[in-house]
Amino acid sequence: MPAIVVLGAQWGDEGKGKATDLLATTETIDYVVRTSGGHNAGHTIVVNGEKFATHLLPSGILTPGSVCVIANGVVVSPEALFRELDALVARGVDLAPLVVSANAHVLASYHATIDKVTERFLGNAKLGTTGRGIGPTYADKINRIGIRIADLFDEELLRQKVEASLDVKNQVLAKVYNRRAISVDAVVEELLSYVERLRPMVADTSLLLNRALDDGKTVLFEGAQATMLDVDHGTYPFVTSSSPVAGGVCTGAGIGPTRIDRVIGVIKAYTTRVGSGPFPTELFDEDGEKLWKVGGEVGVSTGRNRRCGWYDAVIARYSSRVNGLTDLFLTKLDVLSSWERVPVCVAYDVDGVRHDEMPMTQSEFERAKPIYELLPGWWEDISACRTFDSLPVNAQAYVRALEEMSGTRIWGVGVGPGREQTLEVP
Ligand code: 2SA
Ligand code: GDP
Ligand code: MG
Repeated sequence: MPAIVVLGAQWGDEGKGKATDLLATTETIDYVVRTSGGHNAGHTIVVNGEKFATHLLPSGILTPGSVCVIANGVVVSPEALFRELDALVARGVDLAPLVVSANAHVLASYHATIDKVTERFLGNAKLGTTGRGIGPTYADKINRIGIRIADLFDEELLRQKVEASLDVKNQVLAKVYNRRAISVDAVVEELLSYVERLRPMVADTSLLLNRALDDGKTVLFEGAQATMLDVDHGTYPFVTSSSPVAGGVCTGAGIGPTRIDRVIGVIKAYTTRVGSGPFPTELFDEDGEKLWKVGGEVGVSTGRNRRCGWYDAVIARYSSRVNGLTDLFLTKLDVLSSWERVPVCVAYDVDGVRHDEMPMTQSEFERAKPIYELLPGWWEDISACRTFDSLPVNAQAYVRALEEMSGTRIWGVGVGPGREQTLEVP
């Protein structure tokens, strides 16, 4: 399988880091590639009981033997990049080599400033962003006033681009937000301070990856955020500013769609969401509290509590369709032990009309009420199970029911955060 995509099938934090790490340790993966988002991501990997979190770096950074790539579709904060690398080195990690696209856009400190002041200005209408500056960096990219990694190596060009980028922003900051102007000199000076360390990492990653695929190498594209946070296919405007769906991998890496062999959607056995926006199966009772507590549902980058709810098969079907999923990897099944019955959302009621598929408009989705089917639960701790047959029969039936409802084969199941706490579904 030369080109494999691993992506989030819900609202993020499904366990993409674990799925990527698992593949990277069980198969020979030559390249692990990030194609969208930035250091808003938080991917957790637990190796021999030790917990690691990656943000901007691909999870493969912990697996020497693979080359890690930050491709053109990612927004790169050099400050966050080196902070993350240094923190892993300080923990004694033997880092995989890293290559960064010359065409990736630079996320500078002013992007984070604008992200935060905008959110504050919006008050109750805020999107609940991570405040990392992701949206403003992609906005500059689309407005054609962005700075690419390659621009850092030409001081004169860099200064012109920073000036152009800050021109309107400084007027808005002064007139709308009553804030002091951001200094062009300070920004240029900061960005130049990363240049020498960055230089040896920078390459044409589209060429690199296409050649690797030509040579029969295995390339794993590690998704960040998720389908329901996609700027086109997610719950707009409560989305991130990139395209975390399978199609985004092609533009984000500079490879053609015909090169992709397998698309794995990572999906939790229930649902979580962090930040604002509609969430039909969200729970506000002790069941939600229990999922949050047992699942340890806290944001890996910002420490925010995640909202929790039951599994939503409408979303699973939608994700399968939008991404052309070949398989699902179902995580956190262990969290569901100890419910008499486990509700699963099979359709929505919108203004008295049943919707088996995602409603066409966001206004309808905002009003969607879940229609539940109750599946029999199980009480046993399943975290030590390593084969599908060793799961309690009701847990097996839950997995099979989800597979049937979601319309995509479930390839693996996670029964704990550890690398080894996984079983294959026959
Ligand atoms: P942004 O910062 O512009 O991308 O925020 C826009 C929306 O996207 C959501 N978002 C996320 N949702 C889940 N997990 C994410 N990564 C971190 C994690 C989040 C954290 O792994 O836990 O630590 O809080 C992530 N990144 C972005 C965000 O909540 C907004 O709804
Ligand atoms: P990502 O952003 O999709 O990589 O996911 P996060 O790392 O943000 O959140 C997933 C959380 O679930 C992490 O704390 C993982 O260690 C944990 N996790 C992953 N798979 C499992 C599983 O099967 N069971 C349990 N209990 N935890 C898991
Ligand atoms: Mg996460």
